Amino acid sequence: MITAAAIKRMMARYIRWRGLPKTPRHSPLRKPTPWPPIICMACCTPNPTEAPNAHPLITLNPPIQQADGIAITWQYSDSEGDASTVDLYWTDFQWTFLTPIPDANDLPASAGSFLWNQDLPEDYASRRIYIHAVIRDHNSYLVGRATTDHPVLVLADCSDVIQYNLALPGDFNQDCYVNIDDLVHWTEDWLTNYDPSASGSGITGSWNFREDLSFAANPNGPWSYGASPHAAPPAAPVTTTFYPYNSSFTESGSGAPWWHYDSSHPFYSSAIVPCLYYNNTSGSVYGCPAGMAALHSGITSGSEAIAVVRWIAPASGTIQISGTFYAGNSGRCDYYVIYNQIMVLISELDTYNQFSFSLNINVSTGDTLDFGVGAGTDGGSADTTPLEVEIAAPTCAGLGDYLKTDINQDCIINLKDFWIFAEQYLNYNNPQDSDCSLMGP
Ligand SMILES: [Ca+2]
Ligand SMILES: [Ca+2]
Ligand SMILES: [Ca+2]
Ligand SMILES: [Ca+2]
Repeated sequence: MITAAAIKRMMARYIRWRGLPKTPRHSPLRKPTPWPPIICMACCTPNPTEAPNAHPLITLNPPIQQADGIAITWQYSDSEGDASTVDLYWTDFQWTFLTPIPDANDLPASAGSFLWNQDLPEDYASRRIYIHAVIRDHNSYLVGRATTDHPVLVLADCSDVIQYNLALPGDFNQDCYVNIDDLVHWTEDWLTNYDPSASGSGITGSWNFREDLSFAANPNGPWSYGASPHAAPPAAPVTTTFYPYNSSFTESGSGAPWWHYDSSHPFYSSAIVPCLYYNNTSGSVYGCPAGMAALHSGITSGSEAIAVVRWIAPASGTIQISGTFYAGNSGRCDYYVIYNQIMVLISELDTYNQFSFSLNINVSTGDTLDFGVGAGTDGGSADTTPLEVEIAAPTCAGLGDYLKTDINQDCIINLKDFWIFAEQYLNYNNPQDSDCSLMGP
């Protein structure tokens, strides 16, 4: 049994060891010295000048059954470019979970592939086996992980190869051979240039709703700010009636610049919604973070108004539109992108979640694009919705849809593609070919 005297002796030894003064006397005039806290010294003191090392990331391609085993391939990245290693496991998510694959530990991540040909499960061809990878850079405390989306693929013929997007880059006619037939196909596209910048489109430059925002003029270049009465049902709004805001002011509570209506306007409301404002403060303004611009729906004379930001095409051509309606405040809202005031390109109804969009469309000079926020089913309170919109002529990379013969995806068919094709020439990956190797020539 530990006695009070024993505890006192232990405390005295502790004090001598720490080199601290003995237990002070307690008195109303003398504040008791607290017991020294257990302080974790250098181990837990972060160095603010030292950036944390990020763990590497890995993605696995579908594992493929070959005649000599299972081909496992991957891509990886590490923010600091650290040399990384990969450990591989297999699982069927039922009876076996994360069993190490023989000789598949500490693999150089840069290798990008591993052929599993030892101790394969007897029934692996019919059993749905997934591959799991753990990647570490030996600097970060954390590891990256990934599991294949597909179980091991057993490719019976070329159609399976095509189905799983495993066609060789130079196999333009998708017959699982890279040969003279593909060369003929490639020459037909020789020097084709489909980069949007080469199309002579009248759309040049780019526009950003928040960066272009002005409280001095409305309209402001191609932008105008206002509201439209909501047409029922919410899924089919029209903005043919559009009232531009005619009053800008500094809101007394927040100090933020604001667009609304003067008191003579039928959409005027003492609640100053519908509106558009920019948060130029360092804190949140009604749910709009600092540095962002927000729309707020409104209820005017008992009916809903959609807060609208309108962009009018200054020229004809293809444009790429991208942006996000952010969650903002707590109210439910309807989000819209409306073309020429009647065609709803995008709608997300009665939500308080963030919603992003991206699309390409052709416009003619004078066409309108409206980005709108409606009130949702819970009325027009607490509907602040920060908005980001970017409009620009599409780039080659923004197309995301390339000709097969454009192997390097730079929107022109030229010698750069030919060199890649030449490296692929006479390769094949037809599973029905007895000499086929699906990992290479
Ligand atoms: Ca790293
Ligand atoms: Ca071919
Ligand atoms: Ca609402
Ligand atoms: Ca190219």
